[in-house]
Amino acid sequence: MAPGAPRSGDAIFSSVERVNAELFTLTYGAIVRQLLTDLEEVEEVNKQLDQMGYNIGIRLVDEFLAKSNVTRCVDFKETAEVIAKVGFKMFLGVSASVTNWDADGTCCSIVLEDNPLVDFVELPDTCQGLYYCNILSGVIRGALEMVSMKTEVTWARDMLRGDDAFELQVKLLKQVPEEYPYKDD
Ligand code: MYR
Repeated sequence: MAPGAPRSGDAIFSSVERVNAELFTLTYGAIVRQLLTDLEEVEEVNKQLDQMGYNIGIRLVDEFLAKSNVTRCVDFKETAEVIAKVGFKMFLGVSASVTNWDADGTCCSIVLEDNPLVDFVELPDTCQGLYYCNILSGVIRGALEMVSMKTEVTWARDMLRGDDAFELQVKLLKQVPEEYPYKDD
């Protein structure tokens, strides 16, 4: 498009979206950098990012359920697919795939097809042990806890650590059965 030429609604929308995405990525980077300065220990930063994600996840799930029209999943397998295909798309604008199921269907991997959190990011050697995207594991853990699933979410592969993908391992620890809302007296 020639400089100064009027832009269509779509072009303006996508450039606003791009700026928002960049702002989000840079803001997240600034938060991680601040935590590294304040907490010094990389392990503490990992914990803090996970906790921040958890706090977001326990709130985010309401918005997710309201916007997505997703109904109750029949099992953990369906839940994992919903997170990968609908949740990641809704909140990060990327899709993810579910793989590596264990035999009893309680542990799987979510592999991200793209990760906007790490655009522009290069970790210095001093940050070797950092799980830069740990906020995401916390978000999933928090959101699932709100729908009665206690999980452990860890990074199995991390491209910032030299791996060939971003892979989260999600392990279902406990599924709390929901109480029937009415009691017979
Ligand atoms: C159910 O009630 O069985 C459905 C549960 C769906 C939970 C989905 C949680 C969404 C989490 C979004 C993760 C986004 C990560 C960026």
